[in-house]
This record gives sequence, C-alpha cells and structure tokens, in this order.
Amino acid sequence: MSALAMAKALVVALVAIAAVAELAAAKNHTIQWSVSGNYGDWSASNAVSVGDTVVFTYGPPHTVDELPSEADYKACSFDGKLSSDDGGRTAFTFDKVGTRYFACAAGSHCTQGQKVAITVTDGASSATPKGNSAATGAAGLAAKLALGLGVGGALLAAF
Ligand SMILES: [Cu+2]
Repeated sequence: MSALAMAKALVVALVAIAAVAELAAAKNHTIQWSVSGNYGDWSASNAVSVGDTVVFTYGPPHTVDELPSEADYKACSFDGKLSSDDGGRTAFTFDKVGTRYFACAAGSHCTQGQKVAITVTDGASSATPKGNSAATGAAGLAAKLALGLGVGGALLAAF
C-alpha cells in the first residue's frame, strides 16, 4: 500500500469513528412538568435513546413518580410506584431500551394529564423501539459506519 493510499485509508477510518461518536452522543432532554403541560405525544416528538438523560423541572406541589406498568400509568395508580421525588429537579438517565412511565402524585394532577410515557430506543431506529435490541444495535452500528465511510469517501473525492 502506498503512503498516499494509507493516508487516505486513515482519513476514512477517522471520519467513520467521528461519525459514530457524533451519532452515539448522549442527549439531555428537559420536561417542564406542570398540570397544563401536554405530554400525550412527548415521546413521539422527542427521540430518547439509551444513555440520554431526561430532567423534569417543576415547583411544589408537583412530584415525579415512576410507575411500573402501562396499566398503572393509564389508571394513575401510584400504589406500586418505583420512585417518587418532589425536589423540583428530577433526572433519569436511561440505560436500556423500553418504555418508562412517570406521573405527578399531587392531587388529581395525573388524571388531569400530568403524566408522560417515555420510549427509550437504542438510537438506531426510532421505528422499532421494541425490536431485538442486539440485532438493531448491530444494524445501527453498521449504518453509522456506512455513513461515516460515505462521508470519508466524499472527503477523499474532494482531495
Ligand atoms: Cu402535579
């Protein structure tokens, strides 16, 4: 391999690595937590991936309670709550794919709509949040690598 070819290969590899790092970067999401907030489609308009952090910000008397199931979420049942906080700033960093359910336990706030279901995906494809995470993860990595290689190739073409 010539020195030039090696240099080009190195550029392609570095750009691919940079693309993967960029796409995999964890994001922070903030939810202004109130009775009047409309959270019905929060997940639909906010892509949350594994590694991301969601921060609820609010004042008294609100709470952020995590509920264990969709049934509890729909019924606003706090009996089996997984956690509860009223500190005004409650953060969750999601370490795996799935749907998490949160609601406010103050008064009848939950039944008034102060609840949100957050779907956490592996970041590879928001269309298949409940798919085989290992398979979609590998596919996603391959897609990111292909994108990186494509960007690298385009850079080389500009040399
Ligand atoms: Cu509330």
